[in-house]
Amino acid sequence: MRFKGCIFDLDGVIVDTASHHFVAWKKLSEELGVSFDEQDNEQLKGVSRVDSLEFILRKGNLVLDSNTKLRLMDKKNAHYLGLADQIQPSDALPGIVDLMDELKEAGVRIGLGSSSKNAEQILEKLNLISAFDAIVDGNHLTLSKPDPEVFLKGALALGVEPADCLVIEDARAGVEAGITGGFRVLGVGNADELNQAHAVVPGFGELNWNEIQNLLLHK
Ligand code: B16
Ligand code: MG
Repeated sequence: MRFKGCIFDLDGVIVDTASHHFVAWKKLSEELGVSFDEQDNEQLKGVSRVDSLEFILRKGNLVLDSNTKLRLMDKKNAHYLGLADQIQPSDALPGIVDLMDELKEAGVRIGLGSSSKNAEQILEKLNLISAFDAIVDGNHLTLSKPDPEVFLKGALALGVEPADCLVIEDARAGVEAGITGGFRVLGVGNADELNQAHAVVPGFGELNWNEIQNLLLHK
């Protein structure tokens, strides 16, 4: 299998922002009187801001009007951006920058497929914007992962067919989105949590592009 394109998720694959999202959602939940733990946060990985808020409101049996929801999302986002402000190029997860360099060298088109509306800001802090041939993020989407829209738009922008493209994801919703879209999917993280993926690795520290392609050879 030789891939023509590779689409990276952002949060949890390129940089670990999940802890910042967790802290910000937990604070908001507590203000609303709703409990929020790591397990809840796990379910929100890859899920859009509005769907994340709806999850918390459902959990607390709360019904709010749309203006209040917008205000709460703005509040959570301001808190998140304050926490993420310290991100710098050295925060790219181990092996990611080397992997992107290898892909470029191999002529593989590189895309971003993120649910986050803050994706470009975060990539700028990492100094990685120019590494991407196409960026699709929460600002371009009508449907949240697990819908495949984000990756299908990414493949289209890269000019590659989903079947020739690898999706790299850390979230269950994102893995499902890639599979539904007809992509090969490499999960990063917990193999049980990401059991729908074609292969799962703990991280990229030790892996080069050839080894990754070999992992997916007969899957
Ligand atoms: P924002 P990804 C996702 O990014 C995060 O995993 C998820 O926790 C977050 O709620 C979502 O982006 C929306 O983020 O509030 O910044 O627009 O993993 O798809 O890169
Ligand atoms: Mg993610």
